[in-house]
Amino acid sequence: MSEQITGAQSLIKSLEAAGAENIFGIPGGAILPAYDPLMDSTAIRHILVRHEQGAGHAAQGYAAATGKVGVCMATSGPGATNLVTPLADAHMDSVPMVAVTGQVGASMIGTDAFQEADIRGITMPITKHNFLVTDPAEIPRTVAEAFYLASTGRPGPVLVDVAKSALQAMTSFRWPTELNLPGYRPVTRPHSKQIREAAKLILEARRPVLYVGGGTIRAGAARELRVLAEFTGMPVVTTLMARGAFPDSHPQHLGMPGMHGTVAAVAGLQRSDLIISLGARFDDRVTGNLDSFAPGAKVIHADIDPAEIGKNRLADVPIVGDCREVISDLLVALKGESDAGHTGDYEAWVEFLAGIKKRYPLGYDQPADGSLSPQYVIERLGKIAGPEAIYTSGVGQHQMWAAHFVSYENPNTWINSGGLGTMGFSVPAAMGAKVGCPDRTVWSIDGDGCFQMTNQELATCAINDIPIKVAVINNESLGMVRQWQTLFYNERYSNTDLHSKRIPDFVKLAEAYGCVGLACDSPADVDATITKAMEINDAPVVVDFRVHRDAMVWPMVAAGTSNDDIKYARDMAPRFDDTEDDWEVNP
Ligand SMILES: Cc1ncc(C[n+]2csc(CCOP(=O)(O)OP(=O)(O)O)c2C)c(N)n1
Repeated sequence: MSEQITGAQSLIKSLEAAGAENIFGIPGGAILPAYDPLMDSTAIRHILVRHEQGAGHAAQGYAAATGKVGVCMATSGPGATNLVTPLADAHMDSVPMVAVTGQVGASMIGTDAFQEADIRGITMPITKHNFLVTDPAEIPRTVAEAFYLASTGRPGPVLVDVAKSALQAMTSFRWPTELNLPGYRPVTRPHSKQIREAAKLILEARRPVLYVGGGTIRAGAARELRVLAEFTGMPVVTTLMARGAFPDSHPQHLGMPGMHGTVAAVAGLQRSDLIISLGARFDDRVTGNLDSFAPGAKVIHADIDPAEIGKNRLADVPIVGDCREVISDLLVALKGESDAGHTGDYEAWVEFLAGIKKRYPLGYDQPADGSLSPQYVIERLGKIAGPEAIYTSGVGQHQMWAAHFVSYENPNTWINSGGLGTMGFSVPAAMGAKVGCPDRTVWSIDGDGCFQMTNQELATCAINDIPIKVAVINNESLGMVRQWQTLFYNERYSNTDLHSKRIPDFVKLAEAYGCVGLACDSPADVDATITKAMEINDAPVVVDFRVHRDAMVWPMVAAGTSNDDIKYARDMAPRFDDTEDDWEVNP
């Protein structure tokens, strides 16, 4: 008979066998049996966070930076429900993550027992899959399946809810050698016929655009993407989730499309005759009003998740497959065509877009009163910390500026909450990224509103030697909401003033948490302050950048309107139709 151990021991052995090295969590009654053997694990480092939401976002940051599965742990009831936001976030942004929660004892389930919540039911629509384990013998197989499901196909969060009775019961441990998941067979190899069709459309097109989404990053396809782009000469746009998938410094790069996209990226998609979507999902923040989005474009839609294809926009050539394999196969097909003398002709189009890019570069005004511009702070931060650093952000204006004004040259260096738009994401995500990549500089670029949602994880960082750096872009308001009030609500600023240049004192707050606190309110001090923060590596650093409050994010396509109505700045519409003759090349 094989050795008898507790279900809790089996859970820890299973997590070790699955390759978990770092777990972010908080113990409590139902999960407590698991925390006992966890103490003896030499393979797993458990990081005690201050709020389960922080554990979830840290697991996301870890996963996004390393490409490995991020793991978090919580007790039943409120511990588990505090994971709901990160699970929903990871689901929207396809982050590979496993959440382990304790559940009340099997015989108590359904009795409204103390700290009972039906977390399986609650998270059903926001997880890739979830399990409730009541039989201890099922623990190893369930953990193995959870890691497999989280990391294969379209990555996503998987929840494993384990009844306390299963953790306490005796069982034997056997790690499965193979998994049997009927109905789960993600297609990774694209169909060769679809690749041929796609290659044909690419050669016929005169105004193609590579529309690159976060799937390209999750698939580790940045290198292949660059080869494909350079081989064909096609222009590239990278969505908010894909910043870093293609170098910002590359001349073919038009930048980020969408609501706050560059004029060149928006015009590129809007006027395109062929959109090659790679791991993107035609999100409403990219398309604007769907009916008027890219009216003349055919679509090649490549995605590992067949449910994405045709969801928002009809695909002329659907390709189900892993982005890296799709790109590699497309390249082989196009090289074959090129050897036979068939290449695309995009010269007029590339020239047209280069003109737009030159005419409408990203920019911002310096405040007339000499106060600090948020864009300037972020731009300098990107320059000084450089393209090897990892940047996380919260949600709001600072997020859009961080997406624009840091130059991303490498994949997995920009980590943000794209789909769900979760304020409070930045600090814990930075913590997770730093745990995953301890030798890299990790900057959390955060808003003063977002920062006040999860900054308690600074204590976790200080105590556990996780020296992240935080730039609080303190405009003393919920800036993005205030921007909408300025533009669409007659400057009636209902409940967006945070008074955060007065309360709290972020420098003192940082110091109270065992971090170094710095402040900066003058353009002349920005470089020196960032340099000083860069030199501190034995403690987390928080810099309170006290910026001008009226800066706005431009360009902007107002919600629900057409991308054709993009504004370059307030009341300033760019004209990308006036050179129509230059790009209207008949196919
Ligand atoms: C949890 C959550 N609550 C509310 C919102 C709505 N929201 C989006 S941006 C924003 C303002 C963010 O303010 P701040 O962190 O100061 O960033 P800023 O826009 O000023 O850069 C709000 C309230 C949200 N995205 N997430």
